[in-house]
Amino acid sequence: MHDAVWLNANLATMTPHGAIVDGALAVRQGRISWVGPRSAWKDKAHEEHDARGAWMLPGFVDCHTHLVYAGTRAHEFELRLQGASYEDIAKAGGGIVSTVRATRSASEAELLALAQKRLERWIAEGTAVIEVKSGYGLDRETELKMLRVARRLGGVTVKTTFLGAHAVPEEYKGRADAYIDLVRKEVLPAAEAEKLVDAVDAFCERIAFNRHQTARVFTAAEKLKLPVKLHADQLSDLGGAALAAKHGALSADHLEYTSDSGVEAMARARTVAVLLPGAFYFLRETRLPPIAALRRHRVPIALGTDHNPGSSPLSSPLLAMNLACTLFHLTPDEALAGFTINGARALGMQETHGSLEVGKAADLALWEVEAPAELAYAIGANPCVGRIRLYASAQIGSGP
Ligand code: DI6
Ligand code: FE
Repeated sequence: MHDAVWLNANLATMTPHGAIVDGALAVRQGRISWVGPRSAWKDKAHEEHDARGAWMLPGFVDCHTHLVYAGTRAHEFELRLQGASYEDIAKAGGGIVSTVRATRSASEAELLALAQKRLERWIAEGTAVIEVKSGYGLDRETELKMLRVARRLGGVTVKTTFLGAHAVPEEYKGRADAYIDLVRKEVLPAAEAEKLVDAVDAFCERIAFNRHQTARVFTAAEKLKLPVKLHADQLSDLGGAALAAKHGALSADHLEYTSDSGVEAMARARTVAVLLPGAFYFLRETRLPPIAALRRHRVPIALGTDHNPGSSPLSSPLLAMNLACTLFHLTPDEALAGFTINGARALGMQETHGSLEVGKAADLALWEVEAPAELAYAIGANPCVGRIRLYASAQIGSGP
């Protein structure tokens, strides 16, 4: 006996089997227990729901955000519109470190209220899982504060990524190596000791950390058996994608300047490509990520909002999908995979999330559209008409 079944739903399974028009999907103990055409459904369930012809998709997975921070950077937006570049602003003491100042002075309760309010936008758009990075603390106390806030967010499953190596804090100006020592020896181990870290990330870029410094962060993560990810080749080609692949990274993110050999290395290491069209758009970048090479080498392409106050103040997975299609020439199917199965892969969650398959999480969303491609096509519409979220509570209920 199943706990519940949804009938009269069209199922975008996000598996190679494709869509099931007029399908049925049943759940039991927080997991999908039956998927198929309605005509084949002969089982029984305690509850029967009529999906009224809506499309059912796995809940979205946004695998790259910086959701926890205080303050805004609207004034930097104005400066950029007058001609300043993102890198100019960072070098002049603005950029990431200005958000660090605001985040250090905010209390945990203030940060939580700000982030939870932002998160409601993702929830309204059918999101099941969101990754949240630290990186606006750049000291032990504030990095841990950010991660605790992320873990307290409600309404979605949260994965936390330690991004202590996001920028060199003001008090370490000119001493990036010494700051990396602090991250390796003190901040990351303290965060891990509190069990606040699901993965470790770094910003490998001219305005942040070089390959050597990034590799030192990765080896510290490896010692703690934590998976790694990387902000790679966003503004210049520092060989970040290849470095991430060398360390078996879950994902390499941004990738505008990644070379063909970087893509090959990612393919060999099964590192997921996370594309972030919000940052590309907002910084008015012109160099496109190597989409053709990613396709040729069959590197899974995930998408994220990269929500952050400086380079991507974007709070909409749906708009991110539209931007990925219009700016990066992804197909709507690729964009949907980017926020479902491949987003899950970028977080190492493909066993439980990202597709409609028996055994996977009953974390789902219902959409009032004629076809799933409409989700990537419409701008500023939100046709989400329901969210089903049964997995997390069932996990707690069932015990170890
Ligand atoms: N790349 C980004 O796009 C964000 N961080 C990063 O490493 C930008 C963060 C910010 O400008 O506040
Ligand atoms: Fe980012």
